[in-house]
Amino acid sequence: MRNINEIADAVRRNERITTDDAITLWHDAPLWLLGELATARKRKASGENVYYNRNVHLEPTNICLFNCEFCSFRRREGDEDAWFLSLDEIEARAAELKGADITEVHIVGGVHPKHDLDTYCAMIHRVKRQLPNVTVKAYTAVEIFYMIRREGISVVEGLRRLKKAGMECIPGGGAEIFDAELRAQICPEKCSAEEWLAVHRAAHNMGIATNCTMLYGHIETIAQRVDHLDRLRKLQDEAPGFDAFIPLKYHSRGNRLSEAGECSTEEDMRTIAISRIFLDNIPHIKAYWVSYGKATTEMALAFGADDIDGTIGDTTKIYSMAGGIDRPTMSVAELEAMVTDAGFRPIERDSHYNHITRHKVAEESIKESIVVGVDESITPAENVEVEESGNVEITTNNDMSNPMIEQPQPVRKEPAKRSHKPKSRPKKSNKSTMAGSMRGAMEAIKRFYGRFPIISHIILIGIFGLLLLGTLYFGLNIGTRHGNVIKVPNFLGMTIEDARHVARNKELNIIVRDSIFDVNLPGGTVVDQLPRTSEVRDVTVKPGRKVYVTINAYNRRMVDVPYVAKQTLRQALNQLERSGLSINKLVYEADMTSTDYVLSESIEGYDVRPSSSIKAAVGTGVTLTVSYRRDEQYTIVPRLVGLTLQQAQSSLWDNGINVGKVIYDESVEDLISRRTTKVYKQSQALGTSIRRGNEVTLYLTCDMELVDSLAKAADKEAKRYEEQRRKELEKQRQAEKEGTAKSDSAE
Ligand code: V47
Repeated sequence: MRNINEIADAVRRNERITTDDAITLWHDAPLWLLGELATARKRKASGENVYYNRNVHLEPTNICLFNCEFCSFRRREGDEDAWFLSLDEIEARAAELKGADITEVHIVGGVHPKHDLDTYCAMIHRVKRQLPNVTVKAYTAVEIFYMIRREGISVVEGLRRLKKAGMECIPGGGAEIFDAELRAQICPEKCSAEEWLAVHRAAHNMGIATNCTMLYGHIETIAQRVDHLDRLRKLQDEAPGFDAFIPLKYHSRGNRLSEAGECSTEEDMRTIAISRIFLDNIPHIKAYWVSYGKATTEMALAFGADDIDGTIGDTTKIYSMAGGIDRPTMSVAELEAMVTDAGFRPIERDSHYNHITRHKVAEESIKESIVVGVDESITPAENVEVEESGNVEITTNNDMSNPMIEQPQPVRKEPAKRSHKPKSRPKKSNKSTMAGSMRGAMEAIKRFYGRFPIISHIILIGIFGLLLLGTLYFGLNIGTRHGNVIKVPNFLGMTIEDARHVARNKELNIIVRDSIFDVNLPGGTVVDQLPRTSEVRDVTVKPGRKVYVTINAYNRRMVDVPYVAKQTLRQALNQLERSGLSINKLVYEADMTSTDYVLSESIEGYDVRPSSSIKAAVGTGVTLTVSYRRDEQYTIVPRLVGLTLQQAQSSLWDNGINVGKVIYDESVEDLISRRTTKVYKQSQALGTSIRRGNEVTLYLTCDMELVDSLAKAADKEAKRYEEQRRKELEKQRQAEKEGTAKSDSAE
């Protein structure tokens, strides 16, 4: 197994990383390193570009045959808030979009028992009838698999019919997590991973581009995420055709996985960055703003994302029904500002990542240019009208010059949209006098050219050269602010006011992203920052970039103390953690029937009851009285080496163990550096059997090399322990079998 430094060097050499490497990065890589590596990979794939499009979603129904654990969108036929759009209603919606200037309609919805392949084709046909120039991106592989199986035809035949109806590309939904065991838990009725991949393989082989997704942050493990990414990377190697990968953050409101809670923004950044690093053959990584919200999407651009999806125009409910943004809509100006604020170049794209350039040509300047254009016989400039949004020109996407990434589809060059409508003749005005003097000037130039042709050519070449040099100089400087980089200062430990002052002098922007409360630190102290310069590595950025900081709050936030008794210890811990509370102590009490069931709860001496409404400062510890059966008095110490204090505490509580002393070594100089420590030693070794409710002491350090080497030893120990456990269980099973056989023969 390679260590972090070896993996980072391999990424810098542009080499592929293994699944083991990805797992190591996920567990151990500092966030700044992931940002650095992912951004380098992003730059190789798409330079400074970040893409968006003008799109809408069409969700024909939320009635679905399948009943996935994570879904908040699905309704049953007859439910009060179920909807179903007929073909006429779908066409009417498309007709309403006629003037909306969109380039893509993304159709996805519930798998409705009344819908067969013909209905799905008819939906596309109706949309295209109203919006012939718009690309239809339609149906997840789950829907496609359902419709072709119902029809009894092959995947290729099904795709051929959808393509004929006008489907141009396939969105990435329905992938969830490929692992069969987890799939059986969270979406047992959906098509299998193999079936999902088979639909996309067939599409790629037919030249249909597709996207792919991963639903993360619920109950999946890191190993299952990496396995998911690996299957996508393998398919892309075998049959290229994925345009973009979209990590979809699980949202917890109103579905049956809510207990799992939602993952942190840090986990989002890790997921985006590792996807970018691992999926070296998929050109685009999309941070779907509808799921992440504006601030996190902007942050994702510093972790390898190069697409933020589109304008949406309040047309999707999948995320708002799960607790995401309500009525999601974003103007082009807002999308572009998000990208430029993050220091990148916004590019409008079509559904195949061809660049769209819109020339905002003012009516007046057309008239003028035609007047200046000497040949008066073609002057009826008044007959030309530019569309409201200007001309649209689609150019090929030069990102694909990257040899690392093969463009699966031939890039299409689409005709420019332009409408020619009659227009009233403009009034004569002082414009005509201006045109007259321009004509005079042109005449004079012509005369000079006639008399001194060689000098005229030299002057023209000179002017042209100067213009070219000027454009290159300003273009490079404005576009990339080339050579102008700033070392990000270390703001940790400064007050937010001082940090802002230092940042202003360096042309950086400080954004307060989060706050914590640590009684030992003064309010307003910067306790974390992103990107972060460390002792081992300087981080440089361009002027104007944002630095996201976490500060210590001035006042301790008060939160409601939830009633968590009468449920399992794990459920109670999850609920407390989500409320911002922690554990003071686990007190174990013998019980006849259950182990790790919370019997009662108290905080600062007060009993918490279902009806009590107690508030406590964030971070306060709750005391839980928990049951144990006499035959389950003992629990096993987990592996803690390599974890942060918070992770180690959670792991101990989860296993019914109390946190004992927390001891910092001499590398931890101050309160701020405590926040970057990891466990290098635990008082009881992993695998030790101890009484429930006993304590384990934790030893923490800032010395990551020490942590790395001890974590490796701990890994070996964990493997040895697992092997031993496996053998013991095997022996036990064998003994039980023999026991049963004996009693059978005795009978
Ligand atoms: O397949 C469902 C996910 C997907 C929840 O291809 C949830 O460009 C989070 O695939 N929390 C549908 N996610 C959306 C989708 C998509 C979105 C944007 C762009 C593209 C693209 C594709 O939404 C589903 C599922 O994985 N989902 N419920 C939830 N509670």
